[in-house]
Amino acid sequence: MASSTLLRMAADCIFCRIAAGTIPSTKVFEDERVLAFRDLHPVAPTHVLVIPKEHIASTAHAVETHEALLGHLLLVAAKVAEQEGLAKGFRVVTNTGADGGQTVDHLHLHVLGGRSMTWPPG
Ligand code: IU
Repeated sequence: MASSTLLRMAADCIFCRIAAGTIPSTKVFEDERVLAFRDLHPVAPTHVLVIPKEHIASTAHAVETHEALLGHLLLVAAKVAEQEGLAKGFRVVTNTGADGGQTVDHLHLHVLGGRSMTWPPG
């Protein structure tokens, strides 16, 4: 792994370890900037997490230089939904902070589909 990649990993971040491949995951998509893998505790028939390989703690921690990466994450979410056959629709969610329900402090998009979603979320 390149030292620049190592520098951008946060110590003790489980999603950094998944991105680096030191913790296994069920990958559904990967490129040089992002990884998409199946959530360990799915809440819908399709539940995939899309993460940047670079450590960004949450949406609230993203800065101007992340703009292209954030757009790429959303495009990958749509690509994953297509790959998963979610032609009837899907939901993309990013929980942010305690009130947002975030439990893992590494920015991630949930791609949820395969059932009809309700609104508002809990
Ligand atoms: P949240 O938005 O931060 O609450 O989402 C974290 C998700 O990460 C949640 O759906 C967990 O099931 C999922 N997850 C995982 O798939 N693998 C892990 O090792 C851990 C959490 I820790």
